[in-house]
Amino acid sequence: MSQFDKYFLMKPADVIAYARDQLDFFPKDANLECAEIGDGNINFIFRVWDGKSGKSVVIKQAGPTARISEDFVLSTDRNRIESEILILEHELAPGLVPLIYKYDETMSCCAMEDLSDYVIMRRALMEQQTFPLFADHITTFMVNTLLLTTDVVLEHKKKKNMVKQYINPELCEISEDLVYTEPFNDYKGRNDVFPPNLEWVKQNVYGDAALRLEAAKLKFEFLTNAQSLIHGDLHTGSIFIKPDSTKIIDPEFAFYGPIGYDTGNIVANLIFAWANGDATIADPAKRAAFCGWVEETIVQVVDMFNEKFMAAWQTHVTEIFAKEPGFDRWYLSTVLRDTAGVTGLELFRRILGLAHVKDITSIADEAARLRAERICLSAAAHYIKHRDEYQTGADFLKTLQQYTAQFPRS
Ligand code: SR1
Ligand code: MG
Repeated sequence: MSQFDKYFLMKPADVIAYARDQLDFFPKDANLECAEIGDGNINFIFRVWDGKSGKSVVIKQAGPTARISEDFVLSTDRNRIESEILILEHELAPGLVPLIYKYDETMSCCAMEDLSDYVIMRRALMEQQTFPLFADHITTFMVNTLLLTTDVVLEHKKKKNMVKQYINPELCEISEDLVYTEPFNDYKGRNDVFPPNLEWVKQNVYGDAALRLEAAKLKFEFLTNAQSLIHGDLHTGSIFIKPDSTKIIDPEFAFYGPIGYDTGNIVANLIFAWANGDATIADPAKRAAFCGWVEETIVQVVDMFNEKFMAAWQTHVTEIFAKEPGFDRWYLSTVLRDTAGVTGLELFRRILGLAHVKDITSIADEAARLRAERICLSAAAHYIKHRDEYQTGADFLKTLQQYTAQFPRS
C-alpha cells in the first residue's frame, strides 16, 4: 500500500514523497526540495530538485476544478491527454517539447523534463528580449504536429481512432465559451473589460451584428472541423524559450480541431507582444527595434509556415484525392483563412474576456492601454470579417499597421 494509491491534491511535501517513492529518477541519498512554480489558470505545477546531484524534475497535477476558478469543473483526464500528446509531439517534432518521464493515472499527474534554464516567452517578450530562431522553431512544430495528424497524411481509420482518443469535451467547452462566445456578448457576465474602454466596446463589439455573425460561423468551425490534432492553447505563455531553443508545453486543450486555431493563436500573441512594446518602450529607437523584430517575426511565422507546409505536403501526403493538382494550395488557403479568424478571436478574448494577458493588463498608463486595446480590437474585427483575404505574412502585418495609423499616439 502507498499513500499514492488513491487520488488526492498534493502539497509540496507530498510531491517530495511522490518523487522519492514513485519516480525512478533521483539517487537513493537525494536531498529533495520542492516548490510550487505554476501560476497558470488550470493546474498545479511543482519543481523538485536534489541539491546533491543537481537533478531536477517538474511534476504537474490536475485538480478537479481549474486553479483560476472553481466554476470550471474539469475532468482530470486532461493530464493523460497532455502526457500522451507531449510524447506524440516529441515523435513528430523532436526537441521542441519537454520529455515526459511518467504519467500516473491514479494521481492524475505527470513528471517531465525541468526547463528551468528557459524562460516563459510572454515574460521574455515583455522584457523586450528577441528570439531570432523562434519563427523557424514554431513553424516546424506547427507543420509537423498539425499536417502530420490530418486525413491528408494518416490512414483515415487511424485518424478517427485518434479523434476518439483525444476527445476533450470540458476543455473544448472552455474555449467555446471564453474564445468563441462571451467576448462578443458577455452573456454569462464573466467578461472583464477595462472600465475606460467599456462604452467603446459596447458600441464597437457587442453592438456589431456583422461581427457577431462571423464569430458564430467560426464557433461552428471549431465545434465541427476535426481537421488535425491541435495543441489547443498555443499562446506565448505555453512556450519556454532561450536563444537557441524553443519548447512548447501545456497541450491539455489538445483535440481534433481546425489547424488555424494554433497558427492564429501564435500570430495574435505576437501582436500582444508588439502592443506591449509599442505602448511601454519610451525610447523611439528601442521601440522601433523591438516592435520591428516582432513585425518581422509575424511575417516570418506565416511565410515559413506556408513554405514548410507545402514542402511537408509533398513528402507526407498519402490520401489519393489530396494529390489532385491544386488541392494543396486550396487546403492551405483554408488554413490561412482560419488563422486570420482565430487571430481576431484571440485578440478579442484576451482583452475583453475572463482570461487576460499581462502584455495588455500591465500597461500602466491609461491612455496608452486604451490605445493598445483599440488597435488590437479594431484589427481583430478586420481579421475576422475579412479572413478570406489573408495568404501571406505581409497581409497579416498590413492590418496591424493600418489600425496603428488610425489611433495616433497622444
Ligand atoms: C478557465 S481557463 C482560462 C484560460 O486559461 C487557459 O490557459 C486557456 O487559455 C483558457 O482559455
Ligand atoms: Mg496552459
